[in-house]
Amino acid sequence: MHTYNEIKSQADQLQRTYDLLREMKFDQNSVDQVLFTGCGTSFYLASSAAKIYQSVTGQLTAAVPASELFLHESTLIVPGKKYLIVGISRSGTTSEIILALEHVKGKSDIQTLAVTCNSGTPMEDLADQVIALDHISEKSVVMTQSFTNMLFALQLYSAKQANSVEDLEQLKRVPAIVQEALSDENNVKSLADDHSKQRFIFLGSGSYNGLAKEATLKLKEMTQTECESYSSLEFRHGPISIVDESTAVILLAQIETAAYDQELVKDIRSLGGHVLVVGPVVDKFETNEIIRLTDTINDRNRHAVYLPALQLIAYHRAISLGFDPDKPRNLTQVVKL
Ligand code: F1P
Repeated sequence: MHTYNEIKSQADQLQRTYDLLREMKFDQNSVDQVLFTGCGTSFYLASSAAKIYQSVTGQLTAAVPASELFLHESTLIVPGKKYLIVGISRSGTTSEIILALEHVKGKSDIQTLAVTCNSGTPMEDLADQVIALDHISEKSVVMTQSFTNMLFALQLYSAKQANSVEDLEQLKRVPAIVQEALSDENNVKSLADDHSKQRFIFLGSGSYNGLAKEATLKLKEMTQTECESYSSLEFRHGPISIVDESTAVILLAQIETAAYDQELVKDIRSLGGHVLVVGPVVDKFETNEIIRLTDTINDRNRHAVYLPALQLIAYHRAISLGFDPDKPRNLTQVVKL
């Protein structure tokens, strides 16, 4: 039940995250690049957060798995350039994030910010600044509300760095919209319970690609289904060859990409694939199913609103296949090397 409860209570937690971040004061970043990093779910979060940060602030960003920072520093850090490294970790104790922060500690051109759900950890000790969401204390192995809330915190951080009143106003509305999105979970059940679908593909572009990857990981962790994710239009370039009647494609649609998304849906359906579109629908999608999300906030502020549907697909599929979502196979809450 932990997983389910943590998914269902995430809107209240988003409000607490909003209240916390509203009060926090941050130094203005003046660096050449902001590098977002983490492991697993926290890396996928980093991928989305980096793109959102760049879009909101206009500053150059990248996202890398934490291990890359200490294994391949020369491929990421240019001597003489200034960096902010944003380390993301629910636990604050995952080996690779600690090794990465230890690796850059004391380098004069590198500042660090830790984003975590756990105060008083080695990660916090290593970082120059910390965003600690102590109100999130997930019992579940799989990350659900911790993902949504750390991403939301980084969106608020981005808007504050850019002094963007418009983004802050839109983000203020997100907890209530997520609450509404959580009220209907039947909309994912027909696909989750459909055992004729054996292959799942998640598609999302731009800052939504990290969400597509996270949705893939959720389904994999909870059901051990072999599933994949792609930047939406990349799917045509080879991977589309696997589409058949047993394939379900979940497309994270955006307002700005709607025209391209609609053509892609047609192509997948013409090959027999089943398509669920999740997103705001500005025009008609010729799709099998739609989970309609609000179009009253713009693409770069709507991310949290997709998470309930994506997490609940994995949860309900696990239940329908007889798995316990609280006990994913081969996984522990924290990975230590
Ligand atoms: C990250 C992580 C999770 C994964 C698993 C093990 O942990 O890799 O993404 O689902 O539960 O831990 P953290 O660094 O965010 O605590």
